[in-house]
Amino acid sequence: MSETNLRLLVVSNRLPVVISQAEDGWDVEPAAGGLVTALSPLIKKRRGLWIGWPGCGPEAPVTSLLQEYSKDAQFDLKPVVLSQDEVDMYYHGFSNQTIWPLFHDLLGHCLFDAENWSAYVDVNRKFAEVIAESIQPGCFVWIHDYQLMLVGHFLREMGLDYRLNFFLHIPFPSRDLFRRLPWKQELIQALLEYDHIGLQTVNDYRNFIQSVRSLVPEASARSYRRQSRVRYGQREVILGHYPISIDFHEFNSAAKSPEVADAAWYLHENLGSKVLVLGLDRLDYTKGLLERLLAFERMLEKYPDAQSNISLVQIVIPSRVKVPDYLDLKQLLDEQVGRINSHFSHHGWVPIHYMYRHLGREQLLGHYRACEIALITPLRDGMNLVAKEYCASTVDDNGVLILSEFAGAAAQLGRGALIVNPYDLESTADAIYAAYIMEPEERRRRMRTLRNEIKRNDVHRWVRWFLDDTPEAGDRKATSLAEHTTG
Ligand code: GDG
Repeated sequence: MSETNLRLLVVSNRLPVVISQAEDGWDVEPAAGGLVTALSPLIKKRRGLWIGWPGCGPEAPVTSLLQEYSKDAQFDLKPVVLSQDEVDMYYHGFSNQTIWPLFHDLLGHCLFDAENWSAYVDVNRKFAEVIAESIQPGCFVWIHDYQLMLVGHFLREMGLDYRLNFFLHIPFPSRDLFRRLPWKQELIQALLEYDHIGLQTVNDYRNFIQSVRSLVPEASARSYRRQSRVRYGQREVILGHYPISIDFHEFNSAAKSPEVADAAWYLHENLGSKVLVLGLDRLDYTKGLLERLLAFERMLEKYPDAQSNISLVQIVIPSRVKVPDYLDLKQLLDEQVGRINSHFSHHGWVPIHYMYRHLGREQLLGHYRACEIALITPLRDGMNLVAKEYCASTVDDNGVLILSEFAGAAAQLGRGALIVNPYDLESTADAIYAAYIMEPEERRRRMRTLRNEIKRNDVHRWVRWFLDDTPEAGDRKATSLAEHTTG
């Protein structure tokens, strides 16, 4: 197969665009996100194809909108059209109320519903059918995330014997947790029909191998330095761990722009406190939002000298509001913020500035630059890109990152960050205070360590790591793809 006809075919639940109704028709805007940034240079270079759900209903003329959009985008987009029932059961149901909480160790949030599972199976088959229309020899197929774990299986069932690659963006749970899933056997066997599976951290990778060993005894796994090879039937599956990252240079240079510097200055002036602590998360019970508010409150109680001088700026980005647990969380957050603010506030000082909305890019970077401390305390997280973005945007080195030990990013950022257990309110409160009183020299030393780490292991390196480990690694095909990841 010649390297010139090698085409990148990316598949994810959502297409990397946002389609919305405008006054005089429809708008198609690029969606922001790490995956788009990571894969854009490569997919443009190869005039690749991105397949996914467009995120809107049948009322939009999706095919023509996407055709028009792809002329400028320099890659093609193909929709998988889903009905409202399919979205409710496959996406809000099985993906977000079963797999999401289970894989984040939060069994109490799990709903095990056979109809949702059945919708998940059907929609994964539907994705495979759309892929099958476009796949051809020479395609590099890269399927992403927990919504699409069965797609490889259905492509095999159709007799398609292409190399199939998969990356899981969320954690893989321990064997004991994974065992609770009524459809564990179907899921793990389906995953073994991919040729190459990437996980975020060594911990996820070990968990996955343990589940394979206990649930698929006929498979044999041999471990090498950074990867394992699992023999299963006629197939050999490569497993590896590849921590996703961000485009360091893009954040670093955008954060230096005068517009962002102005936004940061304005924010700091208006919020009044000497020290600002940033929390920025999607509305999600995995992000440890309630625990964070309580830890901040505990810090104010325990260290009264910090009162009047420090405020938490908590941005919550609306997400999955059709799932009842998310709505409940929103209500609890509103109550807790109200309670803490009414207890501590006094004239000219509010302990928590809380906003429930999306931020534009300039505002996002302005918040990163304005805040002296980032408090990122998920109960569990595949990686957490916000932690990396905060450091890349802290261009004056004057920032402290407090990071949960249960975020995938802790494995890489542990040397520069203050690492906390988000369930331990007492020591999280102590870490906030330690960051508040930290000497400028130590802040700079830690931040430089963090920034160097993220600069070295950026998102382009993530793509190269993954491609270098593909079954054809070392041959001209994988190497030639990797060469183009830095644009
Ligand atoms: C999953 C895994 C893993 C957020 N709000 C705004 C905004 N964002 C951008 C951030 C960041 C991204 O969204 C959030 O990324 P995270 O990694 O923090 O979290 P998840 O959405 O849960 O992502 C996670 C990731 O996949 C990648 O593999 O790290 O563990 O759960 O890039 O900047 N961007 C703008 N306005 C916002 O209001 N512009």
